[in-house]
Amino acid sequence: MTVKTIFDAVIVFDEARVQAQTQIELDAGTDVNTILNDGLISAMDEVGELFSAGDIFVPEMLMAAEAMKAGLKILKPHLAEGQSRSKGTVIIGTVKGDLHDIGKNLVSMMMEGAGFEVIDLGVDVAGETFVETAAEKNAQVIALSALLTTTMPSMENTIKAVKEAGLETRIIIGGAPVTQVFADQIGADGFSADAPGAVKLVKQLLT
Ligand code: B12
Repeated sequence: MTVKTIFDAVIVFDEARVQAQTQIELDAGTDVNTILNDGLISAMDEVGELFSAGDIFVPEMLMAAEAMKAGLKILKPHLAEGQSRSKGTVIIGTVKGDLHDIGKNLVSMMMEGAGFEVIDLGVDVAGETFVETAAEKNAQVIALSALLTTTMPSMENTIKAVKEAGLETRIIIGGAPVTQVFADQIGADGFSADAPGAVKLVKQLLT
């Protein structure tokens, strides 16, 4: 794996090295998705496993996240897909009670790159905030992210709030514990396991 140096740098929380190696791989012509998936994302999977095993704790997880973000910053301009402007408005956020934002940011970046106007509400976002913003901005899609099994019910509550408000905004969901089965159960319009899939999904929903 040529991107092993990036993987290793995330694992030891070396932000500067992640940044430098990401740039080196880009300059060498390594595929952006290889850097993203085999370097940055798989390192975070490893970090999750180390956390589950009790080998590292929250501060270390946070430092790894910061190191990953440093790499994402370098990749951002290269994740753009096509140049056509505003294909629709997407409101994105991590649901109430959940502070994880790396995956959500990645989805947001790729949506922007694909030409959607993205309004990012950040983390720990209440259902009412999604409803108010979607109504105000006349958004076509709301994208909800959750990384904790304990915050998945916030997705269902948000969907209920959107429907009760009578909005026709489509709702898509994602995040590591989320599945297509769960999406069907709570009445979401779509689910994707990754950021490129999220872009495809929104394109499908809007045609
Ligand atoms: C980094 C991290 C943190 C960081 C977050 C920093 C940040 N700014 O995001 C910090 C240290 C703050 C943290 C805190 C906690 N965490 Co944490 N964390 C992680 C870790 C290691 C990586 C997550 C990540 O960024 N992955 C990389 C991104 C790129 O992947 P992703 O988020 O899944 O996103 C992709 C897809 O899911 C999808 N996607 C994501 N969102 C969306 C949205 C839409 C609409 C679509 C279509 C697709 C989509 O596309 C993305 C890109 O392809 C995971 C382990 C893991 N491997 O998931 C644990 C993990 C999620 N955390 C966990 C836990 C327990 C916690 C804490 C409760 C720990 C504690 N005791 O305090 C707290 C909770 C804080 C809170 N209230 O949210 C558990 C959750 C277990 C569970 N069953 O719920 C995990 C699984 C670790 C573990 N193995 O136990 N965490």
